[in-house]
Amino acid sequence: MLTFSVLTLFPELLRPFAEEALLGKAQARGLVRVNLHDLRQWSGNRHHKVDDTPYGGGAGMVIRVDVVARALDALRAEAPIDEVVMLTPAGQTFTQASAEAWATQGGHWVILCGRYEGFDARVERLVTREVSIGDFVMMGGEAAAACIMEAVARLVPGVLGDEASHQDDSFSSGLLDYPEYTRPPVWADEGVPDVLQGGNHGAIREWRRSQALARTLDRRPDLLPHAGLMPQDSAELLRLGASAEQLAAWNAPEPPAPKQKRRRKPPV
Ligand code: JD8
Repeated sequence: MLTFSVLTLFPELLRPFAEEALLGKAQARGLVRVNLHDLRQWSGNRHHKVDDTPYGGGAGMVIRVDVVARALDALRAEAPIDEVVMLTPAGQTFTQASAEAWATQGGHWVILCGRYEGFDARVERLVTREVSIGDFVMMGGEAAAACIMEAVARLVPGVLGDEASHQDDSFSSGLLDYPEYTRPPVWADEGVPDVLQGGNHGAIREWRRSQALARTLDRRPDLLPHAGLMPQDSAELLRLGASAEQLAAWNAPEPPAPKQKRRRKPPV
């Protein structure tokens, strides 16, 4: 079982998301659990105020560390916590490799969603990881929490109907996805490739691999060094216009990926 407990000032932002198709069904089937908690419960004052002005001055408000500490103590009193993740633009970038690792690890993950100028710096002492979803700035952690929960939940065994369907995900294969088509067979003068309408499954597999290689070469050549190319792939990439120098670089053995930074042992 994988449980996310989200601490947020806007639980209603995440509610429809948690109840939507994929996450809703996974929860109904007992594979994943999403608990949403309003941080204001632990404000400790009757105005439910959780933030204050920054020491040293400046714009905006900062969320108090004592509020977060009380929230974590309360959750911990209910169930042991395995990881406490703070969402912040200063965190380690969340990737498909992170999603796979988190889904495999399972357990009880608390996700801290800030707002305003974020949390008091001392919240770092309460967390096991600081995570960002990418190099752009949002106004709070909720949208990042939604992204992460969706990416992790779909990798939990049994959540996706078809177990095979994330084997050929882009980023799992290391390549972008091949293009898919459905009816109508012709739309606005553009047809569906003939090979997909014949029943030759070997030819379809080869065409799809070639398309995935071509699209990756065109759009995301930076992915190719990590793609784990096979000898037939190199021949196909040459045919698609890659240079011999590029191919040599892409076929060089990959150094082991750096492990994601984990700050401290789980505060059980
Ligand atoms: C959490 C507040 C707003 C605005 C300081 C921290 C993640 N990839 C990502 N981009 N932005 C966030 C993120 C932004 C957040 C908070 C996550 C809490 N903010 C910013 C400017 C100045 N705060 C994120 N994960």
